[in-house]
Amino acid sequence: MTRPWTNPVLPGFHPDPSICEVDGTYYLACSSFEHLPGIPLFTSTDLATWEPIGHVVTRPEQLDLHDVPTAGGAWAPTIRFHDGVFHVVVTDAMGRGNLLFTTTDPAGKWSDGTPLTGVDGIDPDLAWDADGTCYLTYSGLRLTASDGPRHLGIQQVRIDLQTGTALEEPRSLWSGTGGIFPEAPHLYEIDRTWYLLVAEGGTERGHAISIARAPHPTGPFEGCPANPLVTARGTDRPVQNTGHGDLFRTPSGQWAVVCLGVRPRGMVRSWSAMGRETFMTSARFGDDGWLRIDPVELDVPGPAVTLDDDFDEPALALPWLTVRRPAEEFASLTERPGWLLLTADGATMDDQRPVFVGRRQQHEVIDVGAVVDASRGTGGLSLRIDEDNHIDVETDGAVVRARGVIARLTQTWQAPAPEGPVTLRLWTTRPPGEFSLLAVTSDLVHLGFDGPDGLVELAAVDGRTLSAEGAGSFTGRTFGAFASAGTVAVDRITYVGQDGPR
Ligand code: 6LW
Repeated sequence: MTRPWTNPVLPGFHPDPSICEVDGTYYLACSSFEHLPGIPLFTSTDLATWEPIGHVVTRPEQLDLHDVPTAGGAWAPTIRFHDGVFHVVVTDAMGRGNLLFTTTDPAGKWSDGTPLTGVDGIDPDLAWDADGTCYLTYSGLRLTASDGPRHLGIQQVRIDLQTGTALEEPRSLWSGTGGIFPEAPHLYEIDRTWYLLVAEGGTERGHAISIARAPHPTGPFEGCPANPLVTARGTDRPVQNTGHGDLFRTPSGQWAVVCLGVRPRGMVRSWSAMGRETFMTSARFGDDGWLRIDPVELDVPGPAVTLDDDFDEPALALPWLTVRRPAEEFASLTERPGWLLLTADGATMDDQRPVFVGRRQQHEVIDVGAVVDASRGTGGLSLRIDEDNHIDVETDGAVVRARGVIARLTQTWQAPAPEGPVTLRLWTTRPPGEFSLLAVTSDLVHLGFDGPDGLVELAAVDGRTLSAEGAGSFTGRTFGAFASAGTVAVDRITYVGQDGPR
C-alpha cells in the first residue's frame, strides 16, 4: 500500500498524537505540556497535508499552568467524536488533573474543561458501546499519591460525561506484556470485538505498542501472541521510541496507526533534537482477527521550508506559542504596527514564565533570523527546550551577546552591536563525520548577527541537552523572540529549515 502520509507527519515537538475521523476529515491532537495555546489541533482529508486549525486550550483558566513544573501540563489528549460532539480528554499533569473538553466546532471555542472525578491516573481514553455507555480507560500512574508515584496498570470506569463523575470503582484491565509504564490505552469496538491498544516500555528506547481483545469493553482481555506489534528497541531504525499509538482507518479503508517517535542523531547515545514527533504507519487485521502494524518508516527529507513572519497581522499566527502564560500579558502587535513588541517584567529565559513568543523547531538544520530593535531594552532570539536548557543571542543596543545555558550552567560571548536594529542569527549544523567518534552529539547551535561587514559568529554551542534525551522535559525545541529588560521590538522572524540526510 503506498502510504499517503510523509513521515514525520507532524515534525518537531508533537508528542502523544490522537486521531479521529468525521465525515472524511481527520482531526489530530497532541500534547503541549506547559505551553499556550494548549493541545494543538490539525486537520487533513488525505493524511498527506495537515493544517493547523487551532487549539483546545486558548484561555489560561482551562489549564492550571502558571506554576506547573517543567514536564507537567497537558499530557496525552484523546480526541473522539460522538453524537455530534467533539470530545478531548487529557491530563493536566500537576495541574487540574484529568479533564474533558467538548465542542461542536473544533476550530472554534472549546469548553472550559470538566474535571473527571474518581479517575486517578493519566492518558484518559473515551469509548462508547452501542447503548451509549461511556467507558473511560486510563493509565493508573498515580502522580498525586501521597506515598509517591505508583502505577496500578491500565484502569477503567464507566463515566457520566455530563458531570465528569466515575460511576463505579476502577477495574484493572490487561496492562501489556510486562513492559514498564503501561499507558496510552485506546479502546475500540471493531466487528463486535473490543480491542485495547496500549503503550508500554516507557517513552524512551524501550517504547512499544501492544494489543489485546475481549468480547466486552470491560474484558476479559486476551493479549495478542505477536505483541509487541510495534517497537524500535534494539534496532538501528532511524525512527526510535515508537509508541503511544492510536488506530484509525485511511480514506481507502485501510487500517493505520498514528504514534510518536524520535529521530536520534549521534553515536551510540544519540540525541533527538526534534523531540518526540508524530508519525504514521500502516496496519491490517489478519484472518486470525489480530492486528498487525508495520514498522514506522522515515521518508526521504523534503526540500527546504522557508517561513517569514513580518508581524504585520494584528494577531499572532497559529503556530506561535508561549510558556505558562498567554502572549497577551506581554506582547503587542498593535502598539507599533508591523512590529512584535515584547515588554519585559524581570523574567529571563532562565525563568518559568519568560517573555517569549516561539514556535516549534521542525527541521534538523535551521537558520533563524530576527530583526530586533533593542534601543529601549534587552532581548533577542532563543532556542529553548526548558528554563534549564536554552541557547540565546540577544542585544541591548550596545553589545550583541550569545548565551549557552546547559543544565543551568551559563557561558556568554559578546561583541559590539552595530547601529540601529540588528539582525540576530541562530543556526544549526550537523556534527562532522556522522558516524565517527566526533559525531557524539545531535547538532551544534551557532549564534551571531549581521555586522557591517557580514555575518559575525559569536559562538557554537553543543545542542545535545536540547533534546528528548538531554532535557528534563517531555517537550521539544522551540525558537522565538524574548525580552529580558525594557521593551524589545521585533520586525520579522525568518526561518529556513531542512532535514539532513540519514
Ligand atoms: C504521556 C504518557 C507518557 O501522558 O508521557 O511516557 C506522558 N509516556 O503517555 C507525557 O508525554
